[in-house]
Amino acid sequence: MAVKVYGAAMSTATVRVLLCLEEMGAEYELVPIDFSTGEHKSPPHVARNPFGQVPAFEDGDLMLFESRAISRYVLRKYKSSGPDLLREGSLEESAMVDVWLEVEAQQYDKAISAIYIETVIKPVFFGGVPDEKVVAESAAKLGKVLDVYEARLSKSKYLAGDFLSFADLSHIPYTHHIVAGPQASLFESRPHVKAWWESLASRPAYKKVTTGTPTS
Ligand code: GS8
Repeated sequence: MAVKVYGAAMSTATVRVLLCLEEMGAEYELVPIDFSTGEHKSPPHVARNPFGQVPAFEDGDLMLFESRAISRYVLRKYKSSGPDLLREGSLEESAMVDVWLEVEAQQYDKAISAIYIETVIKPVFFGGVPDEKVVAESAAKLGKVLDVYEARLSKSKYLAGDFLSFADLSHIPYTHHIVAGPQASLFESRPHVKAWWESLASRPAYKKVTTGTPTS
């Protein structure tokens, strides 16, 4: 039986899970959760994700939430059918994957998600206007994070080393939107970051999952 992802195309956390499923060539069903009717806060969905958020994931009797945890499960479950994105055969390499996944979750996500909310979610889904002060502050914060990435990527092709890993893929959902918007220069002005992004964006899984996702 195919695994199920309960989510939404505009949800970056849902996209993270879908990317992993596509990379591994897994069969899955995306069950749409309709935010406009508040379905994410309905009792059946809160039973899947107690925070009333997407994504939620079902594999038989196993229910999971939190996109990075779901993604790791997917990469382990289908490990024989796709690229080795967790590097669990090497203590050192898997530790580097963990380091850069933490950086993505704790540094990158915090800066870039605020830009996404202001420049994509507010205008596209709520007809609102971005708060330019929040955008400017978050862009400055993201620039500092990307300076660290530029230095790192001048030494290795990908974040955890000279191999693609889940740490790289986990950056795709937000970056996809921001490189298409007014903050694209944050990426274009840093040559190693730019080359890294181009390499991620050329992956078939990226193209498949992000086709049709609205950008700013
Ligand atoms: C974040 C989930 C989340 O914020 C994860 O799964 O990685 N740390 C969690 N989901 C948003 C949609 S953006 O992907 C959501 O469901 N928001 C609705 C709400 O909070 O009410």
